[in-house]
Amino acid sequence: MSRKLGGGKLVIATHNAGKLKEISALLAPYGLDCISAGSLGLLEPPETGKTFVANALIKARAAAEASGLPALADDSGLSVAALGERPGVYTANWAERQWFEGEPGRDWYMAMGKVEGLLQAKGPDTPRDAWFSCVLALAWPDGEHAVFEGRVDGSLTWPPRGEMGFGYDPVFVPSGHEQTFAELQPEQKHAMSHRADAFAKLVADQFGG
Ligand code: ITT
Repeated sequence: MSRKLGGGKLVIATHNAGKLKEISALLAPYGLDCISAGSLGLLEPPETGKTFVANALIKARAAAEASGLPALADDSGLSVAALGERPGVYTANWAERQWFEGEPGRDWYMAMGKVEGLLQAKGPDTPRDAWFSCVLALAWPDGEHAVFEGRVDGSLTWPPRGEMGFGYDPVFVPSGHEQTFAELQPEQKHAMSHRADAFAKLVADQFGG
């Protein structure tokens, strides 16, 4: 039997506004008092792991220890089959301007363009299959933890389309659909995304769904 959250306070250990919005919407039916890491002034720990699981646990444990409350973290990313599954765990890094040149900060158009440039350099017949992965990690202040993994398959399109969502959503078309994640309504994305897949496993474990 895994440990249960109950209905108390839960720290959402992300500094990504897009993720915070999606996780809050997914958690809304479960009567938890969600507090963001930003509102508690929690620092972002260095993501030194080489896997989504390792990084999700780093973030959840750091937030649980600092706050004395259970914490939920999300580590996620885009893997492109023809690029040897890159950027994968380094998805956020590929958007960091200082990895290239210029001012610190994230530039998603640049990151999507880098992926597209690498794909086009491989030739016009290169498969465009890709998937998003998400690991949700729950950690309690005493060190107990649980992880839940999710995935959604699709393909990459160019140029980017749509205004909703965040990150790489404008270039990702989920399998069986024609619209990108940034063109689909949030409820449609929530019904099929990598985050929703991991979340369904968390709900089954924690709330007996
Ligand atoms: P936190 O660590 O504070 O949660 P982060 O943005 O640094 O925020 P990650 O290290 O997990 O998070 O980076 C994953 C990146 O993958 C993220 O910044 C997104 O741009 C991208 N990503 C993850 N889920 C996505 C989604 O549903 N749609 C589009 N892009 C997504």
